[in-house]
Amino acid sequence: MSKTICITGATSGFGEAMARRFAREGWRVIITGRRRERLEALARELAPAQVHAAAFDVSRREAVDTFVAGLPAGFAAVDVLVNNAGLALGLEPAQRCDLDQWETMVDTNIKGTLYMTRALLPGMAQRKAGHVVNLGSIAGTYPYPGANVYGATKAFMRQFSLNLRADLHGTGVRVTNIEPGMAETEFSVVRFSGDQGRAGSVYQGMQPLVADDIADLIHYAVSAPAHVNINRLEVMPVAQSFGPFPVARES
Ligand code: NDP
Ligand code: 8X3
Repeated sequence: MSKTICITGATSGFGEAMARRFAREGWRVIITGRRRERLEALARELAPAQVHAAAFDVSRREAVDTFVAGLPAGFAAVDVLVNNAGLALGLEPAQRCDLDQWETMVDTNIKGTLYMTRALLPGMAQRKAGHVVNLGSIAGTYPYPGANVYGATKAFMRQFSLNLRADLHGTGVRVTNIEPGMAETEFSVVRFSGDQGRAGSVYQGMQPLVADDIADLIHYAVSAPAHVNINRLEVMPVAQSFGPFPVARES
């Protein structure tokens, strides 16, 4: 019997690549996001795979509850939840940031993950099987200028994933935090409010990760034998690495 995966943020980037990957492997796939027309187009593309599409905002708690309550019978027992929907907004230093943007990142990246996880976890624990995959980031471990709240939301994902493991001890439910570096998706277009030129320059002259790389990693983590829990997977493009700590000198 094929398994069911629920992917948030499947209208672009990692989520869309995961939907294609898992549908190709014969999974029942639940695709979600706010852009309904994109979900419908993806569902058409994936046919005859078994796909359920639902358009809603993960940061709205009642919308998440309505979505979960309305899952059709064939899709209701979710084996894998991927908390992928998320975004970075802006790259300004904290003292100049837009507080609304900070709130949107917290609401989407953190609260969206909480609402989805809390809604689907009881079924997994009851069935004594399941897997929660969270999308963290290298920005959750390593600081960089302008990552302020975005990086902090991803640090939340890392610790939340580990703490979930502690709570789920003995249930057989697995938890994995995926922590990518630079990957070319719509991520930077969103971060820079639709400025394609600025977004493109982020990846200019280097080879970033692509969405299929992340879909492959998640497929690997989910397909590991049932007794294996991959806690964290940190991955970067070879072209991205680390620099020295900057020092502000007086002269
Ligand atoms: P994209 O912008 O391409 O995709 C983001 C997805 O999230 C879209 O499908 C979007 O759908 C969905 N989304 C955003 N806000 C909401 C919301 N409020 N409710 C429901 N869905 C929402 O970015 P990526 O694929 O790159 O990002 C996916 C995840 O990976 C994010 O959590 C991101 O932080 C993380 N990540 C990305 C990296 C990168 O370099 N690209 C690196 C490390 C982590 P819609 O707009 O239709 O709602
Ligand atoms: C996105 C990766 O390096 O742009 O989470 O912050 S990075």
